[in-house]
Amino acid sequence: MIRQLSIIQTVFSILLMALMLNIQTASAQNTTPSLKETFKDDFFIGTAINAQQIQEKDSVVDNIIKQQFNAVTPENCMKAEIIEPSWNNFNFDLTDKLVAFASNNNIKVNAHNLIWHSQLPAFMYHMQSADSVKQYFEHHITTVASRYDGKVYSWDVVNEALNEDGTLRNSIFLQKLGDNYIVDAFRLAQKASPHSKLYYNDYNIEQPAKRAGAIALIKKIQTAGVRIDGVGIQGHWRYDNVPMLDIEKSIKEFSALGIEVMFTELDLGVLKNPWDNNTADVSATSKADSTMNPYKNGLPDSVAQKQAKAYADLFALFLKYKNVVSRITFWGVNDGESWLNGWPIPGRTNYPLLFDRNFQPKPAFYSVIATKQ
Ligand code: 9MR
Repeated sequence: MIRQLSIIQTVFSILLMALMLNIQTASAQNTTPSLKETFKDDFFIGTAINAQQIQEKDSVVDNIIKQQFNAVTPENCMKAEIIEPSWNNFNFDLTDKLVAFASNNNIKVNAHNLIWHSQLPAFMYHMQSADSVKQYFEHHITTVASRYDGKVYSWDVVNEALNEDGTLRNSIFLQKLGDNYIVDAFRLAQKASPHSKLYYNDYNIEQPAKRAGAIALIKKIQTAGVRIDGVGIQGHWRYDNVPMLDIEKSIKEFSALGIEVMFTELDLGVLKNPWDNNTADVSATSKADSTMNPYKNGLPDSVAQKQAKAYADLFALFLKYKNVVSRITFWGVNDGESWLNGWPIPGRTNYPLLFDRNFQPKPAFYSVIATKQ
């Protein structure tokens, strides 16, 4: 009897603790300012959203997404190898869910992406003839873009087509289709999806040589009479190495082309990469190395404060150009989910975003909000 009573007591206290924790999280969320509200007159505030989040598996993150963001970019589910895993076999389930989730919650979808050299389906690697690549290219763009025409706000039509020196990346598309393939991709997207915006998206295009390449590319699309509505600067930078001057020059030069400027994959990581530069090339990986993982037990406050300052400086700049900057999207909701925990070195503990691993707002969150006060 005594044993039964103590089991009941234990179960009761566990339930009570769980309830308290829920109440605490809920009340913290109610008093937390909202990014999308704070910047509602300035630009959209977005986040990348993963498969779990699209399926609304976890109510805590679900509430944060609805409370904080008015734009989402699917982190992976619209990439070619996932949405068309084998020839003419499309898997639209997750994207359909994403579109419904966004529409129910008044959130804009930036569809990522139609043409990218990376994460291609296996069957593409066996293609030899230019004709089959052309057939894939036209069919993939037309099928995906027409299905979601007007249901997604915008498309990253082409992703990461440039080298660091501004020349075109030697992708299968360049090799087989020639250097007009990007204009062709936009032309096909324009036809298939007349009611959604069309963007070019890349990393490091704030850097002078690559920026010049991007400007030439955009001009080429415009000169061909094809629609391009904006350019996405990804924004994978390190907190102590944010290229502020180049970012400002880029906003000016890109917007002078008459298009929107967006920061589409923003994260300010705190860990060095082996090359000590800013890159987001997914193929540039390195092996596990525990000496390169200094903050596995927590982010020192001094670093969190410096990161907060870097984010504040960036948002002050974005606000200065709010007439041409249309969206800021973070690459993930919280630190624990960021791709930077696994890249370029696997198994590290990085802290690049505004919410910590327990979904609590970090100093960087409050410093971003404070840029409006
Ligand atoms: O965050 C994405 C990660 O989960 C994927 O494994 C990876 C490869 O598909 O892509 C990451 O997202 C990339 C984005 O699609 C394009 N720019 C660079 C991003 C970070 O690698």
